[in-house]
Amino acid sequence: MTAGKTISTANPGRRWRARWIWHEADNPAGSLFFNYTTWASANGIPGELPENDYDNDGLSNLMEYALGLDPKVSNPLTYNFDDNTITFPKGSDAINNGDVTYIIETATDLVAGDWNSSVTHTPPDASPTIQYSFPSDQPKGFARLRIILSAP
Ligand SMILES: [Ca+2]
Ligand SMILES: [Ca+2]
Repeated sequence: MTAGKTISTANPGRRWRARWIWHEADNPAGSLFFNYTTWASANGIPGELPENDYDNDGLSNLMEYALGLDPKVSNPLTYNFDDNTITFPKGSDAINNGDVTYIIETATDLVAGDWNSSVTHTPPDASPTIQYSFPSDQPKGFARLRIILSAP
């Protein structure tokens, strides 16, 4: 399964533009989704697959699970961008279930397509957020959040 969303963000006052690419890796099938399945039922979307977007807000059910959003209500994107640091909240259910890996990948341009894993949180990392700070002397930068659902 591959799904993604690209968000462009202009940052007035900054020398660079940032582009966030939400990316989901291929996921294992079936029974490995036990914790996700439990979350889906508890949040009113029983039987919905992780790659689907039940509320059509552009964020897959898996991304809603990983970021602690409501899969039935259209959400704004939840990230904070302050100075040179981007911060994503992590969903408490996903943290507690220990089945989501969060990776912020960065690149200096999109032409070469060379993405580096800059920050990785693997279970049982219980940090409530994941963040990355761009070097202050970097003229432009790109970041994307990658979510991997795995067996707990
Ligand atoms: Ca959604
Ligand atoms: Ca939503």
